Amino acid sequence: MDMFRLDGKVALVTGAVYGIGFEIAKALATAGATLVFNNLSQESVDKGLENYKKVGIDAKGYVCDVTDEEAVQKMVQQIKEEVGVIDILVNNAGIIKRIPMVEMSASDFRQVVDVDLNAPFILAKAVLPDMITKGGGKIINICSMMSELGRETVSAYAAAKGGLKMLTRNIASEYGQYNIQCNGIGPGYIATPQTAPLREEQENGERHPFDQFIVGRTPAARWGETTDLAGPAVFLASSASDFVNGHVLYVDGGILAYIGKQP
Ligand code: NAP
Ligand code: GCO
Repeated sequence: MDMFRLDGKVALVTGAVYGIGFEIAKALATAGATLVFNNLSQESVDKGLENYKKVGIDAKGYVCDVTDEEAVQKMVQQIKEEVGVIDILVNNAGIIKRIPMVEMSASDFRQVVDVDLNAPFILAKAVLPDMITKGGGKIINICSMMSELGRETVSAYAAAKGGLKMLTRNIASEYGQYNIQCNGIGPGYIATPQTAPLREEQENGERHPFDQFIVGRTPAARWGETTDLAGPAVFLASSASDFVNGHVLYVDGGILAYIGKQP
């Protein structure tokens, strides 16, 4: 199983204080990687450091807004000096705004695209030169069901995550010759704070209609757990996936394969 080990590798997982990013980071660290993460404020970075400490991981955290190119370049340089060259980048930080499209302001739309699409470009651009010099690297972009599907209220998110799938393919196309693999993970509906409003118990004690809809729409008949993403992340970060490039691995309990239950 040595091909799955990440000993000696430095991994940066953006926004990884809790949720999907934290679980992926934990898996990479368990496979041997040295873990680095960032978030928007010192307070959330401290929270992350506490979370990692609790599970026995000695992570390093940086305050950095992933949409700020200058700050990202500075952080990547600082990581290089303090920890080492980044071998694995996971573009995890993301936001969603659930607003009907005709009611959505252009600035809200831009903000979602800025965090979910422009930032992965900024991060990848910052780490690629050292990966090229070092002779290889792994970039994992956290995509979504919405890289393939649309639904009411998530126009900006779907546009950004669809774009992120194509950015993934383009990075693979442009930098594959340098032994750099860029792949995506497309989580299905995963129980995290981001999806909490869709799972809130109703006043009458019943499950949220969206919650019931997702369980009915998923062949696995459940929401995903963040731990469902651990194995796929280690695979795509490790040399076990050295000839996998430009792929999006959907971890969705089968949603994309399913037409839905017949009435
Ligand atoms: P989450 O719980 O909302 O966590 C996202 C993290 O990113 C938060 O800690 C957030 O900080 C941070 N962040 C947001 N903007 C940032 C910025 N500009 N700079 C640095 N950090 C920033 O989300 P999640 O559910 O774990 O999702 C993680 C990723 O998976 C996202 O890209 C999301 O779109 C994607 N995804 C989620 C699901 C799902 O079902 N949950 C499914 C498919 C894809 P704060 O704590 O300050 O908000
Ligand atoms: C929504 C959800 C989704 C998921 C996820 C699906 O409102 O439909 O928030 O977009 O979080 O990205 O893969």
